[in-house]
Amino acid sequence: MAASRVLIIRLPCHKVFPTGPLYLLSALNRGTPRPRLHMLDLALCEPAARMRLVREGALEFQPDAIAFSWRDMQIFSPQDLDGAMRDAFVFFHDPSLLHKAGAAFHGVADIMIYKSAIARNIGIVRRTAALSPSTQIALGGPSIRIFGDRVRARLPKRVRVFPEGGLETFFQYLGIMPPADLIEPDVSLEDVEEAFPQWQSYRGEVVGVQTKLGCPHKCLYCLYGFLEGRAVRRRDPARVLREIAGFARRWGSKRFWFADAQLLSDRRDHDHLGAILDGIMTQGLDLQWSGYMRIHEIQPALASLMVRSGLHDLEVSLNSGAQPVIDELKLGFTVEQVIRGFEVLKNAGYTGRVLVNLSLNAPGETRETLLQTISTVRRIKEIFGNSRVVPVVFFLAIQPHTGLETRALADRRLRQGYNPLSVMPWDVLRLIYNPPPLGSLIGRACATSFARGGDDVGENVLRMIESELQKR
Ligand code: B12
Ligand code: SF4
Repeated sequence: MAASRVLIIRLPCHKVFPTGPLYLLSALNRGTPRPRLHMLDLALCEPAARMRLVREGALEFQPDAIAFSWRDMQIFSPQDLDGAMRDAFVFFHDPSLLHKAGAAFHGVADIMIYKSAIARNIGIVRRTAALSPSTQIALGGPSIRIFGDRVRARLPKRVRVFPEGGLETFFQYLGIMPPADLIEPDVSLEDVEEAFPQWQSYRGEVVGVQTKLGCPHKCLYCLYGFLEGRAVRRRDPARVLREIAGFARRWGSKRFWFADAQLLSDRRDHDHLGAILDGIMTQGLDLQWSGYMRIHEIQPALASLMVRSGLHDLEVSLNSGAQPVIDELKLGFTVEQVIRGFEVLKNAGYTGRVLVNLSLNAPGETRETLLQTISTVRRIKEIFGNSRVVPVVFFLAIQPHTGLETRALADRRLRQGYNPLSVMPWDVLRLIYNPPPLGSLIGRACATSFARGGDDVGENVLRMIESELQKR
């Protein structure tokens, strides 16, 4: 029998726009027969209130199916803005005992938070299943796509875990026919407001909109191709635009993040994004937008459209300013092409910040490539001006289903059967790619700048590495 009342519960995570649960809700809203829908977002309530909210929601709505959506699971981030990573680096690399002690103290707190976050989400699903013995219970979302097999054993058998990409099997499980064009969420904000009374909390927040699925590239460290597929499936630009205009006009949303794995994966994406941005201009929508972008093939006309339609805080994953490392990572562009892309954007009148993501000590890194990266960052600063270019220091995190994982297993850096969800600092450090011989030099520079804090952490890391390398 088809499920006629579906409750969607977004499991707790830091508050970020619930694009996934909202698209899921919108897809179900177009199913046949059309179920009644209700959505709860546990990212929005106090920890103590979560189970009460779930209990009340289930009691009042009386669902015959509950769909849990789990966004973030491995939440440590190998970048200088992440507190846990800072603590781990200070603990292992800082020469000061006082700093080490402080980091150890914070580190224990980090471990407790991470460990309990996974246990907490599993606990919510278990307890809900116990509360609703005759309700179908499903669990999905990006984290489940990556780590679903690891949590399955910790859940009651009747909880159906959905690690697969598409939503077809989920519709089958509910006994509902999916809409033919499943790639299009066709978000109806009127229906969203009715099913999701907490929507008001996202007024004024950055709204996530996905314009397509998939990325054809195979960058060594990236799992987005695994998550979304390598074949790119683009949405109809007119329908993307309708969605953006809806948020802008009905909710007053002014800031958007294009939640694509990669906004400009190839030339066809340039036309696709261009059509959406053109629509934003034609409709006179005054907004800011950003997203993950490769800019090495960008042409002046698209750059101009991007700037005029509200490009804000450009974030470019350059990873390295040295060609040998870029090639080792299989990024498929050259440093010179990226520099040209920056110049095109500058000439198009871009006046915002440029966040340059750098993965230090990636495979192929040497003393020379580090110095080349530092000099490339200087070239970018010459283009945009010193204060507008922010180097953000990342390390590569070894994630499941990536070339980097395969390599780390072959190099015995990781053991077969390792636990990617371990939060112990020594495991976290193993998953962060920072091998010898440069690991300790870079680790020390990071530890010292992390401990010093401030807004220019990335800048300081580069400065310290440069001065150390020049001493030798
Ligand atoms: C865009 C993005 C961001 C943007 C979000 C911008 C915004 N305002 O929306 C930014 C840059 C802010 C961001 C931040 C972070 N992100 Co992020 N992000 C992504 C990305 C690229 C797309 C997510 C998205 O919105 N997709 C579009 C929606 C429509 O898809 P979806 O959520 O997958 O939902 C679909 C399906 O999963 C399914 N579904 C959802 N729920 C359910 C439930 C059931 C039962 C079923 C059957 C199906 C289902 O239906 C939906 C429609 O098809 C993904 C990687 C990826 N390619 O998926 C990482 C990803 C989700 N992020 C991740 C992480 C970890 C983070 C951070 C925690 C990183 C950090 N340490 O700082 C932060 C913090 C997030 C927060 N909670 O505050 C991880 C999560 C998994 C993990 N490793 O634990 C991912 C998968 C990336 C990765 N490298 O692993 N992120
Ligand atoms: S890093 Fe970007 S371009 Fe490379 S595979 Fe991942 S999403 Fe695609």
